[in-house]
Amino acid sequence: MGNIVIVGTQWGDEGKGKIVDLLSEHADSVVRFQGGNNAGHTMVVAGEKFISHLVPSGILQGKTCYIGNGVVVDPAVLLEEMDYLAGKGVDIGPHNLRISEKAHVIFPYHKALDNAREANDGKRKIGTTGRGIGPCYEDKASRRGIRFVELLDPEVFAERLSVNMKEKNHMLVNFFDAEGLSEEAIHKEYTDYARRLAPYIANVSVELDQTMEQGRFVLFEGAQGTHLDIDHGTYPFVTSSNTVSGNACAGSGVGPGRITDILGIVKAYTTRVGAGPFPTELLDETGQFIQKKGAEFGATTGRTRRCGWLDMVILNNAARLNALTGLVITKLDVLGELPELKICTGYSLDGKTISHVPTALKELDRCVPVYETLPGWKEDISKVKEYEGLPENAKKYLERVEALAGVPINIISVGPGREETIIQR
Ligand code: 2SA
Ligand code: GDP
Ligand code: MG
Repeated sequence: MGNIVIVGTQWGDEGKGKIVDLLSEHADSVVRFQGGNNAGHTMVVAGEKFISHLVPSGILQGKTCYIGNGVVVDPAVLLEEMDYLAGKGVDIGPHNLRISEKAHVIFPYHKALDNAREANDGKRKIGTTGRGIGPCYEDKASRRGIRFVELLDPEVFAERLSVNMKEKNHMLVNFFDAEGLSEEAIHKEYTDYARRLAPYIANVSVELDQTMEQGRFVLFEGAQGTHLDIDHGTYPFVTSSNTVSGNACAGSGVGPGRITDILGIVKAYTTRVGAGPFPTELLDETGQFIQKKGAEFGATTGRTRRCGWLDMVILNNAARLNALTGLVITKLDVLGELPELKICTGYSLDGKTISHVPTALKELDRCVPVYETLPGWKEDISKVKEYEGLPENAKKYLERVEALAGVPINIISVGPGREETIIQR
């Protein structure tokens, strides 16, 4: 199979969890390389639904799961998730869950600052998940962060926490008019997390290298999507990490030469949760139909996701930024019953048709999608197992997407279940 990076091509929630779970059958290890518990990855196996926020989606297939250095980890959420999975009968322990000693730890002050900022920003708010992701990455970049390696050293931990708490409480109390937090309580709580997580902490880069040296395969599980990337997304309406395939390497401690393939997960339409530009958004009955039929709610916060037509400007941007070698089209079943389908092939900006995503938000806001219309299909396709069994109009839709993207479609997903999948090649 090779070492495959799996990334979202749109604004997240393309169905990465389902596809990582499916492909991990053929891998030995699965690694998360960015984001944190802002992610919500859904897997449906034998009718049972699992949502993971931090544990890689290979855990249900019994694979070794790694949380890479590029991930920000809330230990309380991780421990809760481990208990939740164990409670569902999933085998999980230090033998198959390894956490990078270099991964940064999310503290209560990160969550408090995330939420205080959002409350303070009014109309400009990003619509974050409130999980403290941005403030934790800020500390990483400003070299105030506490990694697991520091958390495990009582002396270093106490000293770093003390310095950080002075600064954070000052901001919370004096700038945001919010409540300050107790250093003593946090110290106690996190000392306990350190004790419980110690057996899981590892040098992930070295362990992944050993796996690959033995000719065994690793899957790299992206979170969020390309257009939420801190550099290449619709800044400032983005998350605080690089979500593109290039970061699979930096965020797990693996060199680029190890990567064999890069799969882009594409929802057959587009969704976005949180604020920010979304040129093909449908604010009409069709948008509501897709939202309802696709059950488009945030897997972490439960927020209603905004819905719209498939946007090839966005998809082609993702194909280039990630060097996609294959596409996976998900949720094709949701488009059934619509009389006609639209694909955005370009944007009209001030009278000119463009095929790139403008960087200036003012320009992106002025972009009007240029659509191509295709006929829809009425059949329920969720039981279809082979490409040939799809309705002619579904095939036409897929063929058009493939032609416009210039990247082959490898897998088509027609339902949330692991088995509701058509493998193309
Ligand atoms: P943050 O919390 O700082 O990362 O938020 C910044 C922006 O990134 C968006 N974001 C997401 N978008 C889609 N899916 C995500 N995961 C959850 C899911 C989201 C949920 O699986 O549904 O439950 O609401 C995710 N995580 C972050 C976020 O909406 C902001 O626009
Ligand atoms: P991720 O963040 O990319 O892993 O995606 P999420 O799990 O947040 O959201 C995708 C949602 O779509 C989940 O509820 C999945 O169970 C569901 N899903 C995935 N693939 C399909 C599909 O092909 N058809 C349908 N109807 N649902 C799907
Ligand atoms: Mg999600």
